Amino acid sequence: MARLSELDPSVHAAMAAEFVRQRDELELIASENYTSQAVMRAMGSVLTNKYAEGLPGRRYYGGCEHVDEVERIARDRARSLFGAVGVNVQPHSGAQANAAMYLATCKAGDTIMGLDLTHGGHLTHGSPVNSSGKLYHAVHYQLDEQTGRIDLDRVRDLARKHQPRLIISGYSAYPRAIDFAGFGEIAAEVGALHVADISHIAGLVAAGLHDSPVPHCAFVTTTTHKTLRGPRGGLIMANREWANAMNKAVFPGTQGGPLMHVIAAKAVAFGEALQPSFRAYAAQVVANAKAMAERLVERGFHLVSGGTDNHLLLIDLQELCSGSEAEEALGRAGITVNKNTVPGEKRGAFVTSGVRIGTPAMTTRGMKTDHARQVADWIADAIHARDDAERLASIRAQVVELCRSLPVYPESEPA
Ligand code: DSN
Repeated sequence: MARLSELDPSVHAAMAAEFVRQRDELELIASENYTSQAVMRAMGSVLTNKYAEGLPGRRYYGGCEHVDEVERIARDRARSLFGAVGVNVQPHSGAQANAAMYLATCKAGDTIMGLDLTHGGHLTHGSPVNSSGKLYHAVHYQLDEQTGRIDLDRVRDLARKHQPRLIISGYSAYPRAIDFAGFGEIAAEVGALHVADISHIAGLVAAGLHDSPVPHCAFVTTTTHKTLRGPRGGLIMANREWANAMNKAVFPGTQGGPLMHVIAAKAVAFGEALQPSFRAYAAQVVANAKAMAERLVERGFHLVSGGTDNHLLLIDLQELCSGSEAEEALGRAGITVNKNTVPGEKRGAFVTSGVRIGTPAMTTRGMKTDHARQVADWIADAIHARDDAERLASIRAQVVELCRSLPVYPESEPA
């Protein structure tokens, strides 16, 4: 096949520029990662041409025998990774997995309970601007602002008061281990279903580095592209009681045709995550995050909860500067992060008082704890020198040099 650069130079030029950005800049967005070339190969395949509504062996279209096999492999591997009884690999994203979970479990107006968005929760956990907050009555627990941690006593009090249908654990910006068993007990006490959204930590759970929520939940939802290092997509799992309702809620409940090319890529990524090397990768992700956290604290930065147990950390910049100023300065230094609200946030969501930093992508390109400490120094230097263009350019030059020494992909251009 001719190269995309010849077939569509305009699209190719933008893609090539993105390739260079990913190659030469330090990717520290906690929810991003670099997939393997095998994952990308599966995605860019003829499977994008196939309609396959239904499940393997029970489709609404002919010609599904080969995609059936692909989906069976993906499901079997997901089961091996997470130990769930019901597995559906069709959700297009984490938000879609959550939408299906709500459809399976709730009626409009039911009460759902998750972590406050500004404390590290997710839009799909009942934010008023998301369908989960419009269709259901959402109440939110918050972190203890002194410790920056979840206080299960507060969660229990709120659950007793509101008697929710669902209690959601799992977060977008929480650096600490989650007591899924504790959430399960609270849910059982108030007659709620416990759902864990492990989008961020799925790779750590798969590697056995974080307790699994599966034994303590009716549903577990996740994305596949963060610590799990697969293609952009979703995955939903349910216990025996809810497995059937889960499948109906995905299709025809909330989605049409599954993205079979993405399911093939999920199968490949799950296969990679089953290898011993993935456990070593996930352990390095956590070690790098801890090393970075330690160095940032040494440099005088305040981290929400004081550190991390997982792949991310949250700097509370307090009065030093806003999250958006820090994000911009780091961007000029070749370091990509996202501004993030912090507990007790006083600025708006587009400005914020924090930055979230994650180690999954830098670890994929081979960085270890010495690199993590060096990166923490660059972050500290860049935030302090946020108005000094020359200093930011000099950090950027060092970042590019390090990134070029640890290339993500061997080729010089994508297609
Ligand atoms: N956007 C994802 C994140 O960055 O955490 C969550 O959906």
